[in-house]
Amino acid sequence: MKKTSLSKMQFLFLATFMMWIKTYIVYKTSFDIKIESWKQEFILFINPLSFLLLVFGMSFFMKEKRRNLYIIVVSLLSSAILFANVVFYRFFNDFLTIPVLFQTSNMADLGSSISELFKFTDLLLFVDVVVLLLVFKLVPKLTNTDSFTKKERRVYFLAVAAMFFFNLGLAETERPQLLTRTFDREMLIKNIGTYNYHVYDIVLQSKSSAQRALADSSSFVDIENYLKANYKKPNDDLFGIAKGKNVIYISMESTQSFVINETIDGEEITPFLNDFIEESFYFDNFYHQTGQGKTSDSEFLVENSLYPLSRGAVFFTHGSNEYTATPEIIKEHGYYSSVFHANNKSFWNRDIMYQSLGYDKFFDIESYDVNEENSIGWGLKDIDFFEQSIDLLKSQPQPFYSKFITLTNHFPFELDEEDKHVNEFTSNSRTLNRYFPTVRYTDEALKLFVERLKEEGLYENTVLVIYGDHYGISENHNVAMGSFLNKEVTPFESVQLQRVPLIIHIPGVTDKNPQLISKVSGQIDLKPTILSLLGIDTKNDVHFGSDLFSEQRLSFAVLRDGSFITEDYVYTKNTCYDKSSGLEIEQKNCEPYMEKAKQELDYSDEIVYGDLLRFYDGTSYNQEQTNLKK
Ligand code: GP9
Ligand code: MN
Repeated sequence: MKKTSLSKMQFLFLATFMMWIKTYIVYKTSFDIKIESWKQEFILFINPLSFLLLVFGMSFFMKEKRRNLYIIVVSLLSSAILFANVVFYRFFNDFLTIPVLFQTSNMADLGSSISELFKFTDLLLFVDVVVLLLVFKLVPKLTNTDSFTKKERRVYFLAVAAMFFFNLGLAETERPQLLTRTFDREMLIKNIGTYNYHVYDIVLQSKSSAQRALADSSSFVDIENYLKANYKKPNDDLFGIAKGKNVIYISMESTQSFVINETIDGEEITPFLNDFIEESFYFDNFYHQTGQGKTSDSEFLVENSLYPLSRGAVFFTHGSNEYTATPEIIKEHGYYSSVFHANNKSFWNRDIMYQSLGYDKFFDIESYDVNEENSIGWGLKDIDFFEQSIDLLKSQPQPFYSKFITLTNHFPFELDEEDKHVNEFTSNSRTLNRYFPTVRYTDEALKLFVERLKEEGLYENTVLVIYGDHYGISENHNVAMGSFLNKEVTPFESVQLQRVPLIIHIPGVTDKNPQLISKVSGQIDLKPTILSLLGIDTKNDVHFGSDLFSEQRLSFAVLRDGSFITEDYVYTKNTCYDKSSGLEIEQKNCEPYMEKAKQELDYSDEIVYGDLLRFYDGTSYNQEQTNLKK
């Protein structure tokens, strides 16, 4: 292009240049993007360019006067997107996706976390917009608004397209099938950049809406065959052993297995659970399988035995689907179902989703007396929560199926001095340091709750299922975690850290015969397990997990990012590890399970995206296809 063409674009280039460099600085300072070579670093560096040149270039089609204003507005919007990503990443250790953007109620409810998450330096993200405004006002020679010729536009957009394909081409040499394998957001950001990634995300989102529209009952045939082939017969001795008993689930916020039977400064972190395990079935190789939906994803897994989604929270994106969740199934067996959780009913879209899951009642924040004294962090303290729940619990018809969701052990792990029963850890991670006293506090709350159940005469007639919802300490704290565990946190160890406790207490059974069960399992297995204990046949139920007590059960769990764990191997980040040594081994060892892991996630996603359970009458998919709902 001629010099004059370029001089007409000075303002655009200035805006692009500042956004570009700023984005790269954000990549390097706010995100934890692993770079393994100079080529990867180069791709990361150039990846914001094509998108920025494209959107700023749209100004060529604006009226001369509006052109620079448009550039300023786009710059502001892009900065806002970047800002949202930075804050989101700080909290979730993940990149923003369109579905979570619509979770404004969640964002508003982040409450006390917001002040922790917002840093004064974040304001720097808007400096270039201010610079643009100043230039716009004060330096007219940079804001030339002469119109462009057709040829100039054509050359410009061709150059932008060339830039994009150069970027994508380079990325594809690094990562073949980049755009078809979508579960790793970091890989996408690293290769096509944060802006292109958002466009890609929007396209995917529209695709999933279309998927529902296009799905029909025939989509179910392959899935049906797969599920039928993978069905595991329940254990004869345990089937129906808890028939007619109440069930209480307790979802322990952010509780990972590494705290169990562990001490800090010589004090047990979970003294109650450690004792309780001695009269229960305890699963020490039980994994959470959640994605971005965190607690809500764990609920989804536990109630449906389906996988949550790789993007967004399924509670939000598919809250109105048809499901055959446990509450719905046990209703037919005379159970009353409820959830106890002292948070706003709209958080994670629970009010809508609980209806879809078939819950009779949700005791949300409105059912509790929450005030300054009895709150910390995210709300009502666990001890007060359980204490106030007792009367509500007693008011229910029996048998009941009730879920309690704790809250105190939530990031940023705040706790009043008088509630601290163990010391903080000492490391460079304030998050990890504070984690131990809050875990210890929840343990105390559980102890008091069990005592109260005994006093009220509910304990002897109730199965207690206590499990951790998801990790509490993200990979951002690997160094500090390594110093606590006394070993380096490799990708292999990171997977092992995704274990959460699972404790099942059946009165009259586990107190006499407690067991430590080390088979690999995950949250997806709870639905068929609990139904079997209650004597409810799951042969015709759509579920991806399998009864934890079944003798035919495989040692196997797939995590939502596609990592998987077997009896002998761990597969994560395209690498196969030997479980006993934690060392990298040849890929071929993991190969037999790779297809199964992918298949599971794909089929489950297909059910969710296509809303396929709407075609299923809940009784007979194992028989014939003709039994599918019309
Ligand atoms: C919110 C609580 C915590 O109600 O369940 O949610 P999380 O952030 O852990 O998903
Ligand atoms: Mn949680």
